[in-house]
Amino acid sequence: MPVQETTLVICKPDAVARGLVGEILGRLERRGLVLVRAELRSIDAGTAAAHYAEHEGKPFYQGLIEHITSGPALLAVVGGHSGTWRVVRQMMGATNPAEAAPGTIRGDLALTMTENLIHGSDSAASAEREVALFFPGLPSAGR
Ligand code: IDP
Ligand code: MG
Repeated sequence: MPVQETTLVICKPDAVARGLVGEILGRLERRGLVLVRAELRSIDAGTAAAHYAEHEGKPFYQGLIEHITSGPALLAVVGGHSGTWRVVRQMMGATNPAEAAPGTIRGDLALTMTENLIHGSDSAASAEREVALFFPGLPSAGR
């Protein structure tokens, strides 16, 4: 099935440090999503600030930026048939792992808000913006 829609996934530095990148990407692949692009990269402060601009000024912002820039992260563009960002969000589980359902990535593998393993775009517009931020020049799927 051709990739019609892509979304950005970040296996955060805690996922890389814990050796859970294969587990996380494996879950997405077994679901039927495909890897369009993947790169292990340390996210610089400027890119982190642009990525998380919506959270600037919130109490957890500084800790969030510190964590996401703390070491290598696995950046992935993940593709699917349609509604791809929503499928990934469902598989991630709630932001707070303590409230994430069993069977989700956070619900099975994480315990704390900061170290919750994975980022996934939260809308089609966010997906487009975030893929372009981390992989400029990558053609958008389905267009
Ligand atoms: P999301 O990752 O599920 O989309 P967002 O609300 O976009 O959640 O928040 C971005 C990230 O900021 C979360 O994944 C989490 O790591 C962190 N975060 C969000 N809210 C809190 C909080 O109340 N305390 C600590 N960290 C938080
Ligand atoms: Mg978010």
